[in-house]
Amino acid sequence: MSPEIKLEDAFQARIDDEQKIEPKDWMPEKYRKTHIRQISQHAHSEIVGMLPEGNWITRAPSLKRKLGLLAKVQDEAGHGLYLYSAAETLGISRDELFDQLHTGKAKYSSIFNYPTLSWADIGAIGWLVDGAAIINQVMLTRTSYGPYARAMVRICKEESFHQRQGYEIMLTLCQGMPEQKAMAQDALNRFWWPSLMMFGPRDSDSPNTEQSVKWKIKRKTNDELRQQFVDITVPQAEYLGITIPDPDLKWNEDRGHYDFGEIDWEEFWQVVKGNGPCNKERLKARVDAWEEGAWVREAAVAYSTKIKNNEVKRTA
Ligand code: FAQ
Repeated sequence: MSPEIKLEDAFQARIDDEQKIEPKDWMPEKYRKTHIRQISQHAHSEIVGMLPEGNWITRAPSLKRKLGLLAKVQDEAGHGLYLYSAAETLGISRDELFDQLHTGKAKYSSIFNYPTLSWADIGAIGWLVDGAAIINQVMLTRTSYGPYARAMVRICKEESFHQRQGYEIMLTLCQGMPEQKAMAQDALNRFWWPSLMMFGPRDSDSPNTEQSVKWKIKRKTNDELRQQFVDITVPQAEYLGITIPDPDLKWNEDRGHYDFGEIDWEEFWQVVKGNGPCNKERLKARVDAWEEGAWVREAAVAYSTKIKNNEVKRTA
């Protein structure tokens, strides 16, 4: 048996034994690459995910709503930073990660390529998008790579606050005037299907799931998590008194789950490939922010060089 195969067997045995893999441990190259791909896609999603909501900070309907939204968007920046740090432990630099995003090589979640047209969209994003994110991320608190799993614990706590603030916005609108309830219904109509797409392609079309489940990167498959999301969310929509835009949605007594209609996979792949309603706008916003922030990075480097050369004293 070659030394490489022995190492791989020992690695799989550690995974099967529920041990966490840490940055300095030996790992198969594909395990490292899969994690860099997934964690960086996740980090980019948090950062790009600030844009649709950021659009509403100046237009939030009250001071309380503005504070809540500001805090949420800041949390997302923090999540991006923990995740970039976790990816860096796998031997890739932050500059490389940003370069992949800015040149369009890296993926980020399809959901953030849809526009936020009304205040109700902010409620729908918190309720549905953060709701979907939590279902996926609670699973990731038990992922096999230590730094990713630990980052997820804090992220999940914050995401659950995000989900509640979104649901509470929806509840307020649904208990308000008919026009407000109609706004909530319209937001649900537009965000329902893209939220289901967040879980990724069907298991039968998912090239990464089988290996990722074996390595316990993923503990559940895309379809299992999507079903869990539908089952949790339908009663929440019923409580709000609004209708999920799916004529095929119905409780299946035998399965003990809701059946639901077919996702428009053509739309999903178009958005993933860069042809969604806001892909170009989102990427441009990130590239502009990077270029406009160049002077801050240069000033920080110049200052740290001066400190190293004892030309200035560090200030608190
Ligand atoms: N969008 O073989 P699979 C959030 C790609 S965070 C775009 O099934 P995998 C917080 C996939 O990368 C939301 N691309 O892949 C927040 C793969 O690409 P490849 C982000 C997608 O990795 C809330 C290819 O398709 N969460 O929302 C999508 O095993 C509110 C084949 O797919 C995470 O990133 C998609 N929806 O499973 C922030 C969680 N789905 O191989 C602001 C971590 C799939 O061609 C506001 N990620 N692809 O390079 C994961 O759990 C997994 O990566 C999945 C996909 C489940 C997303």
